[in-house]
Amino acid sequence: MNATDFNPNGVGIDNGNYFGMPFSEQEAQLVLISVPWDVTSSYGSGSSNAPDAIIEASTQLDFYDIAAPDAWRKGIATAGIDYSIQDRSARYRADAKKVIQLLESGNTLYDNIMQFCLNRVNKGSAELNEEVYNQVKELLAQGKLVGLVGGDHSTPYGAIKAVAEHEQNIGLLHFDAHCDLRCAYEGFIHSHASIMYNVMESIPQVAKLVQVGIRDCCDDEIAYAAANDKVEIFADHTLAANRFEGMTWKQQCDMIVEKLPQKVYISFDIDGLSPENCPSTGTPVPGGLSFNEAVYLMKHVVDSGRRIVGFDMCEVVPHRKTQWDANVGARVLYKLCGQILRSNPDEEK
Ligand SMILES: [Mn+2]
Repeated sequence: MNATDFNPNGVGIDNGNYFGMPFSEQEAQLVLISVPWDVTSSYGSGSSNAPDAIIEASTQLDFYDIAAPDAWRKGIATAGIDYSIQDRSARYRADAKKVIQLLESGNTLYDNIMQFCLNRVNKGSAELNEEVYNQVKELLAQGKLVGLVGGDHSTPYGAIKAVAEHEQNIGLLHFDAHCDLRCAYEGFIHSHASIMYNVMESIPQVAKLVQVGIRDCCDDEIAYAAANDKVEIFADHTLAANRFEGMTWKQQCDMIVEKLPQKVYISFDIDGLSPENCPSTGTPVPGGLSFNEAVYLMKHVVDSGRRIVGFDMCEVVPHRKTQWDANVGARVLYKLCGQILRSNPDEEK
């Protein structure tokens, strides 16, 4: 089957693509890349299984999206998945586990075995970042939009770098329970908990980081954000308190969107949503945004005239028995696809 004889009202097709979409990379304006990598998770693991599980769950989804009708017709393709990433992830994860266990039993980072394991993890993570960077850079050069499906939240570093270099002066809209502003968490330079620190320190084209839903962070992260005028935190507690005191979600979204420049990259950690939407994620936290609040905010960005220049979705951990986590992941992913396609002019062919 190809894109021309595809029936969007038919049964979801299990063709290995997200949403069972019929488009080749050539035909599609948006290409989804998958990074099945989960090395540094400090608590629950399993997000390296997310791309496959989300692809499977996503064929259950119907294409009509009231928030972006017909956007999918511009084409959503699925880049072939490099499963060597998942193999390497499992190997480095064994090293990372040793480091975490040694740390938790009171050893310091200067222990020799720990240094050896740490170096391997850090080197492997740097290589992954380079691969993702090159893949995204190449797609952007072909005029494609790119969305990334992780993996843990360390995976989009290379994608953010490539998009930032390509677009210049972008803002990040970051949905998350966590700030991810830690410097080399547990000694891992490219930790899932350090992604935004790394982005802010080493990608100068990221002019703004706007974090939404934050409810689990440390003093250092708050101090870092306070000292850096590029970083804005909309803490979950404050958003809830404003709501209790009568502020509408639209008013809050106006405040959030106002902080963003014209070009917006969305980094979506699934745990930014309330935990009933992601019960198996690695570090779930009570509170959080509802699915509809998150979708409304994404759409509000586009309605404001801003353009979405790329996105990632991370930290979905598929449950062993139910499809729920992957199902919500597929639906968040589809909304991200809809809004990025809606906010960009048609591809020149
Ligand atoms: Mn998180």
